[in-house]
Amino acid sequence: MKSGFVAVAGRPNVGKSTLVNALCGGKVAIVSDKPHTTRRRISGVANGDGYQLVLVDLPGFQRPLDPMTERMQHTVDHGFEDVDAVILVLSARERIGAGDKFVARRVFSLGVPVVIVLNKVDNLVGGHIASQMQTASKLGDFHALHPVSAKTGDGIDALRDELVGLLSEGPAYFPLDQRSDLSLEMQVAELVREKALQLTREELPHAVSVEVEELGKKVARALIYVETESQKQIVVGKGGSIVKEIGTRARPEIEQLLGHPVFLELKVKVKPKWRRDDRLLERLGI
Ligand SMILES: Nc1nc2c(ncn2[C@@H]2O[C@H](COP(=O)(O)OP(=O)(O)OP(=O)(O)O)[C@@H](O)[C@H]2O)c(=O)[nH]1
Ligand SMILES: [Mg+2]
Repeated sequence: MKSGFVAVAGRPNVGKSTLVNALCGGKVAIVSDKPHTTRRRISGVANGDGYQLVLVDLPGFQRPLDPMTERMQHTVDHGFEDVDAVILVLSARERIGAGDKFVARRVFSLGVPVVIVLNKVDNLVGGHIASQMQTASKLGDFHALHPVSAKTGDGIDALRDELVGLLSEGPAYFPLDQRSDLSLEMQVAELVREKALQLTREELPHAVSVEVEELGKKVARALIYVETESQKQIVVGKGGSIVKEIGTRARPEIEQLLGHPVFLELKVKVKPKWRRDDRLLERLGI
């Protein structure tokens, strides 16, 4: 049996979580078009013939602004301890620049193999992909470089094979039927947050957090925290339309996760400065 841990590093929004989901063959981490979606470390498990590959999804590298972002960057800084390899994710759709070089300096100094993944190559012309690959190849002494689309699945099997090749003899760290290290409550909270991210804009997504209060056989109750009364009005929407839509979108996925129907009860609550509340952040797993 071969097993091991591979951390996933990169700037915000390059597609790290989408990539982890693609490699694991199912949803482990929530995804959105807003940067700073991932707030905590999440292990996703890919089991195969004679191996268990654990992908460690991390928040994107950032300059901390408040206690929440400080905690997120702390998670990133400690996310590379005891991993067997690191994936450095780049977006083929953007210029490979100072932010990527900053992440690269960090991961190439770790002393473990670095696999560069040039993500989002779907619908790009070959010449552009080739020139981005050439720029990427100058970032450091990489083990392999894979152009992929985490969205369409293009190149994912080859990448998985590459990563499995880096594993050494070891035990299964997770039971075969477990796809992530998040508790069910956390997974439900994340699914609700994902839908809230889809339905909000600008600064609001960063001001939203979700906590599951009760997860029973028939009912799931969750609180959506925002920081101000005006944010609450936006998330609730006219006549409750937005919070209702969050529930409508989240419920099927929650039911699939739990394996049975649930009544999903969502409440929006103002919690001033929750991003500075260490006890709450701890409870939210951030
Ligand atoms: N076209 C295209 N879009 C992608 C691909 N992979 C991810 N995306 C999109 O890129 C956006 C960011 O994806 P995430 O997986 O949340 O990115 P992330 O790096 O985990 O972001 P943070 O958690 O915020 O650091 C989403 O809108 C995804 O749908 C891809 O291969 N092709
Ligand atoms: Mg993410």
